[in-house]
Amino acid sequence: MRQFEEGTTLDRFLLETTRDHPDASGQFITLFNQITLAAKLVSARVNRAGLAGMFGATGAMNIQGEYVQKMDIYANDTFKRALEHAGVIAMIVSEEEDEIIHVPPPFVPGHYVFCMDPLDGSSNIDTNASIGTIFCLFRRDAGPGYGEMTDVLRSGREIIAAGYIVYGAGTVLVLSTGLGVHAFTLDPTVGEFFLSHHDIKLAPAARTYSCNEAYAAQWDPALQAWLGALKEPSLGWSARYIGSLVGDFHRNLVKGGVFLYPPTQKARQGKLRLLYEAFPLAFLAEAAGGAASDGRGPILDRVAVSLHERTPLYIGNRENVEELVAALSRGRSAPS
Ligand code: AHM
Ligand code: MG
Repeated sequence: MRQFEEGTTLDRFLLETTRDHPDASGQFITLFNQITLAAKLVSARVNRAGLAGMFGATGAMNIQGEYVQKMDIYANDTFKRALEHAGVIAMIVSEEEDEIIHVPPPFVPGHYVFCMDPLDGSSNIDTNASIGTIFCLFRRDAGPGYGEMTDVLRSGREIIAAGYIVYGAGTVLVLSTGLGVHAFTLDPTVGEFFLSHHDIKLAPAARTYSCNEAYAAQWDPALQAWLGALKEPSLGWSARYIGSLVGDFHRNLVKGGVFLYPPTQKARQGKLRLLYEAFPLAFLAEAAGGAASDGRGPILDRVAVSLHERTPLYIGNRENVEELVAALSRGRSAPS
C-alpha cells in the first residue's frame, strides 16, 4: 500500500491511489469530488441547523414508518443534486426514497450505483450528537439504458468502495476502496478534506460494546448470556452507545469496540438496512481487519433481495464478533 503523510488532501490521495487501479476511470475521482461537495454543504447546514430552522421533524413519515427530519430531506436532496448530473452515476438508492433514483435524461448514466443513507442518526440532530452520511458503490455492468434492479440487488462482495461522513465535533470522511481504511478531516476554514488517519486498523479484540441495552430482554437468550458474562468486573468491559450507527461505528473504528443491533420484537429482522447501512460499514470493518455478521454469516456474503431490507448487525473487532456469533450459534443448537 502506498504511504501518505498526514495533511495529504483527499484529491491528491485519490489521484495517487487510483493509479494503482489499472481499470480506474476518471469517473471515480469526479464522483468523489461530487461526494465531498455534498458533504461540505451538509456539514455547513448541520453546523447551522439551530439557526437555519433545520431542527426537528417535517411531520411526514418515510416508507419505513419513521418520522422524517428536515435535515434528512436536505441531505437527500443535496447528495442527489450533486451526483445525478455529473455523468458518473447510473442509479442511486436512498433511505429517503421508495424507489431507485435514475439519472434523469438527457444526462448520460455513468458507471456507478450509489447506495446511501443521506443522514443516519438524524433523530439526534436536535441534541448536537454525531450524525452522518453512509454510502457504498457498485460498478454497473455495462449495458444499454439507465440501469435495472439487478444492478442494485447484488452481493456485498461486489462493492468496490464504501465510506461515511460523520458530522460531529468535526466533519470526518472515512473511506475504503478495499485497500485499507483512511480518514480525512474537513478544515472548514479552507473547505478541504485532509488525511488525518492513514490505514486505520481494528485490533483483534476490544472491550467496549455498543448497543441499545434497553431491548436486551427481547434478544436471543444466548446473546443475553454473552452480555451478562462480560459484565464480570475483572474483565474490564465498558459500554458506549450514542444511538447513531455512524457515530457509534466511528468511535469503535478509532478506539475499538463491537456494535450490535439484534432483532427485537418490533424489528424482527433487525432495524438497520442492508444496502446502505450494514453493507458499507461491513466493507470498512473488513478492510480494517475487523468483521461484520448478521448472526449467521458475514454481512458481505449476503445478496440484497430488496432495496430497503433490514438485517441484524454485529460489527467491530474480529474476535469479539466471532465470539458473539459463536454464542448465537450455540444458542440455536441447544435443545429447547
Ligand atoms: P435512521 O437511519 O433512521 O437514523 O435509523 C437508524 C438509527 C441508527 O443510526 C442507530 O444505530 C439506530 O437507529 C438506533 O436505534 P435505537 O433508537 O432503537 O437504539
Ligand atoms: Mg440510518
